[in-house]
Order: sequence, then structure tokens, then C-alpha cells
Amino acid sequence: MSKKSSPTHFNVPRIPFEGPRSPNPLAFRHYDPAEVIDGRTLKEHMRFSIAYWHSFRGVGGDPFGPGTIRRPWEAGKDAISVAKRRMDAAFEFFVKIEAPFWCFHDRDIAPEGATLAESNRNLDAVVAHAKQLQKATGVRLLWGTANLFSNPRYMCGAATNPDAHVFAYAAAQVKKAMEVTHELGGDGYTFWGGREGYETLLNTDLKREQEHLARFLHMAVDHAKSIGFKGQFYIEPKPKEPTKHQYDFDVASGIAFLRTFGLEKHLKFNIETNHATLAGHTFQHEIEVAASQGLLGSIDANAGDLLLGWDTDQFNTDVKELTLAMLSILKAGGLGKGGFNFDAKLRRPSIDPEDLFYAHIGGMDAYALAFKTARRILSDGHLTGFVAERYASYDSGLGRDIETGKLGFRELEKLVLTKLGEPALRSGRQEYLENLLNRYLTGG
Ligand code: XUL
Ligand code: CO
Repeated sequence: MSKKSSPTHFNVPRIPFEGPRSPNPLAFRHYDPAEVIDGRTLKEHMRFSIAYWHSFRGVGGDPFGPGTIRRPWEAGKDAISVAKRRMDAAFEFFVKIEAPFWCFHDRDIAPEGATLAESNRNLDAVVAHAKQLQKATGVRLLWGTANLFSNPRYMCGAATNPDAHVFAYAAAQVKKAMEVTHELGGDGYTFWGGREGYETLLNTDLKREQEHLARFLHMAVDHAKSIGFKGQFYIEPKPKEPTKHQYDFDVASGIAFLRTFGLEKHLKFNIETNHATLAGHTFQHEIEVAASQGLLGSIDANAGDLLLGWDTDQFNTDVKELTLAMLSILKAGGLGKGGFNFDAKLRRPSIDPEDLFYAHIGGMDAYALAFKTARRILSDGHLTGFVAERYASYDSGLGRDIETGKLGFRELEKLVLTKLGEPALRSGRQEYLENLLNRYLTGG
């Protein structure tokens, strides 16, 4: 993609929008990046992002066998030139798939060296290349992050490691990852605590580990201030995998953690669909819990397989699930500096570069359709009107006095004994509402 090296890495043209009836498998049906809605293009509304680690470092390996995916651009005289060539291919893909953003871990884009100093030099070389590519294409960085889970030094955690030396190393690594995120104009920075949890309480001081994690995040907040980084910080809850128990289990436990340690003004949630379902919640539930506290930040867009108990990171084409999620996101006022980052990977036998296109076209179309359907549901107002009406008894009189703290147990007892008596029962109308939702989903 860069001026000098303009070989085409993908034998696929820029993906056109052709509308819902197009038979072309390499066209968008619902995501028209140029469509203007409420003064903004769909591209600006959706803020789609490509996850470098899955789409450009994933090779399809699993615990039973090595990778299956071999990319033609994985060639060069040394690790840095391979990294740059790979990045050229990635930016060609970002442009052709009409994604305005990308996300990376430090170690995805540049090889780790023998020392921290060497790793930092490698990172600087590749970040300089990324900066040129961003400038040439207009693609921007949604968020950066550090890989604090692959290297053996982090086998017992990074910020929650029992060894202060490892904590120090992780701090140094994150400092640099924040600085390169800032250098690339990132809109955010994500903390996913890959191994911030435990395997057994027999060897773990849980209280101390949580305090260390909070200390680490406060250091990050301080460093952001000192370098002038204004991007949004996110934590990304996940209940398990790789550790048996992760400290930021789900959004609710994440809120408790942030509030306990005075971090709630500095971080929001990056909610991942497959992490929600691993925690025994729906995607929409996690979004609603975060939004209820003003802490909804960004989305890692993927899906799990409900028949499996692990993080399969699949592309999500379930329009019903996404429409419900979109309803909650739009009601909350959108994602602000966040976006929809495809933290999703190809299945092991999907080995061709074209498969990357099919996967993202499916995910982007499903999200765009969900966005449009959710907007229709909200503007019709039947569903929101139903919910508002269901709680209307709290809008005045008795309910208002309960909400505003005017009444206590004594007064309420007196009211029931003397005036109110037995409440009348009302249907929750679940089946009626499910049918209503299906009407919207089928174009009605
Ligand atoms: C792992 C996961 C990560 C984070 C970034 O389950 O979701 O890729 O999104 O570290
Ligand atoms: Co993720």
C-alpha cells in the first residue's frame, strides 16, 4: 500500500455496496459506507475496526494442531521487513473492506526482542511504518493494547503477578504501548487482563492481587496525563480463559472493582460478545449494565458457539442478537470514541485471503442491518413506549414519592392498610413483544 511497494496482496477489488438483492458474495448488502444518516455517513456511525491479531497474525492453530493459514505476504529478509510487508497487506485490506479503524497489541505488529530495549526499537520501526500507512490511507487507530499474556514471564499474571519484578516489567511494557498508541493518534487504549486472575487459591493472595491491579491502572492513568494522551481507557471483562478465574469477570464485577479503587472516572468497558456469554450473560445484558452506569465504551464484535464452553471468537451474523444489542447502544447515546472492533477469527479450514473478506462482509452487514432496524424500532416508539408505560406508576404520586425518598416503610404500610389494598395484576406481554420484534426483523 505504501507508495513504493504497491503490489496487490489481495486479488479482490474494493468491496462495493450493491444493496440487499445483490448476488455478489464480495459486495455489501446493508453496509453502504457513504449512506448519510442524520448528517453522518454510515462509515462514521459504525466505526468498524479490524483486529490485527486475528486477521493478520492468526494462523488457525488450535491445541490439537498447528496453523493451517499461510499468507503470501509473510516473506522478507528479516523479522522487521516481514512485519512491514504484513502491515502493507493489512492496510490494503482495511481500505478494501471500508473499515475506518484498526486495533493492535504491541507484539502483534512488531517482534519481541531479547531485551525490552530491543523490543521497543522494533516497535518504533514498525510504528513509523504504520504512521505512514495511516496517513496515506486515512485509516485510524481505534485503540492500542499490550500483550501481557503470551510471554512466559507473565505465566502467573502481569499486574497481579506475585513477583514485583514482573509487575515492573509489565509497567514498562504498557508505558511504551501507551506511548506508541498516542503517537499513532489512537482514540483509546484497552486493558484486557489476559492472565490477571488465578488458577488456585492455594497459592494466591486474592486481595493483594486486586490491589496491585488497581495500582497498575492508576499508574497508567497518571502516565496518560503526563504524555497528554486523551484517548479513552477501557477494561475488557472476561470470566475465564486463559486463567480459571479472571478478576474482571463481567461488567458488574468490573464496576465494583473500578468503584472500589476510585477508577470509575478513568475507564469504561470494552464489551465482547463471547466474553458476555462465557460469563452466563447475554451480550445485551452486559451493554445495559455498563450503560446504566454511564460506562459503556466500545465493543469487541464477535460471537461464541453456545454449544462450546470456550472463546471461539467467531464472526457474528446473528441479526436478532445484534439488533437487541444495538437497541441498548443507541438508547445509551452510542459509543462515543469507541467502535465495533472485529475481535473475531476465521475458522481453521478457512485458509484463503478471500475468506477474510467474506467474514468481515458478513459481520459488517449484520451490524449495519441491526443498526438500521434498531433505529426503526426506536423511531416507531412502540417498544420503548411499552416499557415507559410499564413503569408509569413511578412517574407521579405514590411512585414518584418512593423514588424521591419521601416515603419509608411506615408510611407505605399505612397506605396499603388504609387506602391501596391489593394491587391489580398486569401482563408482562413477553410473547406479544417477541412477535413485535420479529416483525421488525422481517422488514414489517
Ligand atoms: C481475548 C481478547 C483480547 C482483547 C485484547 O479474549 O478478547 O484479544 O480484546 O487484548
Ligand atoms: Co477482545
